[in-house]
Amino acid sequence: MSRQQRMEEEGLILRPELKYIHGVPLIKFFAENWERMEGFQARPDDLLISTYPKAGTTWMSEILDLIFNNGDTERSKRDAIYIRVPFLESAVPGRRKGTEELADLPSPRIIKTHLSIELLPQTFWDNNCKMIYLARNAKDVAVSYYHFYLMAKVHPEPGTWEEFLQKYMDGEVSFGSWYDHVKGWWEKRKKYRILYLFFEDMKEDPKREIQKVMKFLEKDLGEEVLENIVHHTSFQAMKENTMANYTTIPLLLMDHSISPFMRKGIAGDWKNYFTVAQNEAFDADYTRKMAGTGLRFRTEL
Ligand code: PPS
Repeated sequence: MSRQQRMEEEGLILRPELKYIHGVPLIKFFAENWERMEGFQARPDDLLISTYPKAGTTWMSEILDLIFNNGDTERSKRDAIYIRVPFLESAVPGRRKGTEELADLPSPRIIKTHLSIELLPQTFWDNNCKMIYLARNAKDVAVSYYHFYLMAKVHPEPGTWEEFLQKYMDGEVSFGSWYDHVKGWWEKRKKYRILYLFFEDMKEDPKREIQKVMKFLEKDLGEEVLENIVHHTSFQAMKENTMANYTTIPLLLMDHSISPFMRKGIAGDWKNYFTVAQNEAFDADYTRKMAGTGLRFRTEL
């Protein structure tokens, strides 16, 4: 039986509606796995990479795996990124759950999550784990997320761009409101060991941002290794790297012919999608939702 047939038999229904957990909409299969998620045990030396979807998670994951392995690029090709850095809440019929992948990993583990602070299992706070939060401006995330909805059929149908943008502004997309997500983690960083970074800063000067990460992790690997990590994690290098570009995921789950996972990797692509009217409405709504926070994003470089 092919993998595709098996997944269909095991109940993989494409385009399922989102399901709510504590008021946050999630991919249906992830929500149905919630009990197991709540029982998850973090370890004190776990490193969490947390993001709202499409903020550059994979980029940071590759960087972190390299840092953990002293910049050894051959070792970073040992497995696909979603095995090296398991996705905590992932649960798709026919595939191993994030929690199962994590149980097999020796410490120290790097763990990916898209959960908002309210949904993150308490065990991470109890263990005072180090966390890196990577944020990306709301407009580019909307565009990237729309294309991801189109190609990854575990999401509901996105509808038209106009319809998707409205759902995104309303927080009616998987993992909920971008606004609440970035603000929640921004507040939380005041009390916990959270390094809060921005996609746009990484685009502007990846070396500088990777240095911040190394300092946070108390890892000094030297100039040559640092340069090598910058090179290995450039958009082009990662797009060509089958261990980083998600092309090893079955077509049924991610169809790169609709839109590649490694799509453009730039800041400011939103200008090719937002109409003038959409941009005005978005900005007005953004000002309301982000009022009172010191959090500032750049929407172009
Ligand atoms: S996911 O599915 O939420 O984990 O996706 P995530 O990895 O967070 O985000 C995918 C977007 O990040 C871009 N990307 C990169 N940009 C610059 N440099 C590198 N190395 C890189 N790797 C991934 C990827 O292209 C997606 O953005 P868009 O705008 O769609 O191109």
